[in-house]
Amino acid sequence: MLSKITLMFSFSKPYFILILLILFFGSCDSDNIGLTEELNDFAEQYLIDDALLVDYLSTHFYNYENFPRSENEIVSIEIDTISGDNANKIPLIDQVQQISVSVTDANNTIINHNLYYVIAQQGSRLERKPSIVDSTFVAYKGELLSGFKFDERVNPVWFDNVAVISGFRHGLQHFAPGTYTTSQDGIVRFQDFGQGIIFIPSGLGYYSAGQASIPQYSPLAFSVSVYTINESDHDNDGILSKNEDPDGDGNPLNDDTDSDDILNLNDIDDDGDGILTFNEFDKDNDGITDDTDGDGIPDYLDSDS
Ligand SMILES: [Ca+2]
Ligand SMILES: [Ca+2]
Ligand SMILES: [Ca+2]
Ligand SMILES: [Ca+2]
Repeated sequence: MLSKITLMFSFSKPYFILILLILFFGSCDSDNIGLTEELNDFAEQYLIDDALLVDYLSTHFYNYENFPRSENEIVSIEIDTISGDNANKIPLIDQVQQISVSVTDANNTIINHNLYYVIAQQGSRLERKPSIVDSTFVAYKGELLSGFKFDERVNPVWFDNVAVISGFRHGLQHFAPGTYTTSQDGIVRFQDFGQGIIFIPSGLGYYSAGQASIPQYSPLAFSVSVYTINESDHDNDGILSKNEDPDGDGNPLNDDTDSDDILNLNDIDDDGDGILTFNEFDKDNDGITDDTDGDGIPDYLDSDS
């Protein structure tokens, strides 16, 4: 009986499955592509992809009538074309939200990409939405705009959002996780979790790299269920990765204070002064970041302090 099904998964601690990382890294398949191949121009490709996505969103709907879920019910998101018996369905274009995510090309030109997402059901823990550098415990289904399903994980897996394609991490940050209970035998039951779809232009996906079942320059649709999250501290320096963002632009993936090509979130000595960040950011343990010379730059980011 569907309504009696309870989501039960084991998730002792964050772990990362290599196969998934290979998929999500979008590693360049240079053997197939050839080293001399010219990449499509990012700005031109973006216009093509966005037109494809807008057309897709205008001509497709998802099973929004199955949401919100009944308690303990599992609902798989299904996307279909608006036609025939479904001619009166609400198109996705009327339900999606969009954000802009930038890509910097080889010439240091910034190309802003529209990323679309629809929340079928928001999770209950709004204060725990994952940042783009946290870890998330998600089930997902990935499809091409043709409807071809190239991957699906019904049982959730942990992802380090830093390691997945940009469109996936930027989409996930809008989905709140839910609550869970753990029984005596260690079985975890999830409720109230966020669920929806992320629509990704290829510039925020695999772009020219493609994958075995994903052609080059493919926009993607990922249905996701965000069960829970873990706030990451990649370098274990006591500062959460999401807070290793001294330029304050909301993106910790562009901050390298000492310019040693190790991002602050991975750098155990952010200012390169030989003193580990862990030993520098709050020496007197008062919970306030130290700024010894009072210049507004905390000690751990201030190589002359
Ligand atoms: Ca850190
Ligand atoms: Ca930043
Ligand atoms: Ca650095
Ligand atoms: Ca330091």
